[in-house]
Amino acid sequence: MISPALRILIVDDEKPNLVVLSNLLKTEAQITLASNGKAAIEKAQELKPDIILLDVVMPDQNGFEVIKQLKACEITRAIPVIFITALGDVASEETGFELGACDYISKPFHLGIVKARVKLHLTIARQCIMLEMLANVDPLTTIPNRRKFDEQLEAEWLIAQRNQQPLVLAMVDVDKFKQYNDHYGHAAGDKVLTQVAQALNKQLQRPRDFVARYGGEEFVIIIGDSDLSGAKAVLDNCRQAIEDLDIEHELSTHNKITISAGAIICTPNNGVTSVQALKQADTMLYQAKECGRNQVCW
Ligand code: GH3
Ligand code: MG
Ligand code: MG
Ligand code: MG
Repeated sequence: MISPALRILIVDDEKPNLVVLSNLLKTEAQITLASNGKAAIEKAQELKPDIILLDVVMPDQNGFEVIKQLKACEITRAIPVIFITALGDVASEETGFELGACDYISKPFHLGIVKARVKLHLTIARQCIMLEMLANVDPLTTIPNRRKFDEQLEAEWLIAQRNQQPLVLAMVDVDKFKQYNDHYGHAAGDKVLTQVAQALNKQLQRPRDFVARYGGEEFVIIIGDSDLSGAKAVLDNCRQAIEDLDIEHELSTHNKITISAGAIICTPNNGVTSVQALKQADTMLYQAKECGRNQVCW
């Protein structure tokens, strides 16, 4: 898999330093520049770079103040920061690490050493991205896996509880999929799962919509910011989108691949857990199957 170009934000109040560093590193990553602390924080939040190279001595806000703000903000907290500074004394270096820097380079810097150290941190950043993908993405369908779903559900549950807003959960299951595998082969079955996942994903594009592969031929959906009629429309569009894939399935009632879904809407309160809510959605899924499949039961 080709990983996208990583991005480095270089922050320095002296233009010649920005020029030298960006020329040095432009073959390694996409470069963005900032010449003061305020611009650095804004660009870090906007671009979420993979590494920040941060000067310490700057007018207005110095680098130590900048890193404090970066570490205090949810969006920028995890971005590795490398200080590159004229403050070469041990106490300053110690302060830099204490504030959360991952490396500390003193000026005047040696170009070869800066490049080698930045490359090392880019390698680590790439490995982190890969690790996160392996942990959270289902390799067959490329949508989030169950592990990511559990995490997302917990986060959405807390938001809904805090705002006393309803949350929609749906369990989705491909109809008569065992017969599909038996009749058309496991490889064809795998292809169907991928198509179903992508079609569901396409229907669930709003910021707080979420779909994951729950396991086997089951998917799970969270709709985080919707009312009942809106969510009903979204889930029926999902069901219709799978029917519209028009994948032949001779042994199914509708002669094509369809899905059934069980859905619930609930406002989290202290009496009900997300596990119970999911169980209820699963009960509704069972009803959808009982009632003839290719439908959403609420
Ligand atoms: P129902 O309509 O009641 O859901 O019937 P079903 O046949 O879909 O239900 P069942 O749970 O009996 O079968 C699920 C099948 O899904 C069985 C299993 O072989 C298949 N399956 C699970 N994971 C995968 C996979 O990764 N790839 C393929 N090709 N098949 C899978
Ligand atoms: Mg400076
Ligand atoms: Mg099943
Ligand atoms: Mg099934």
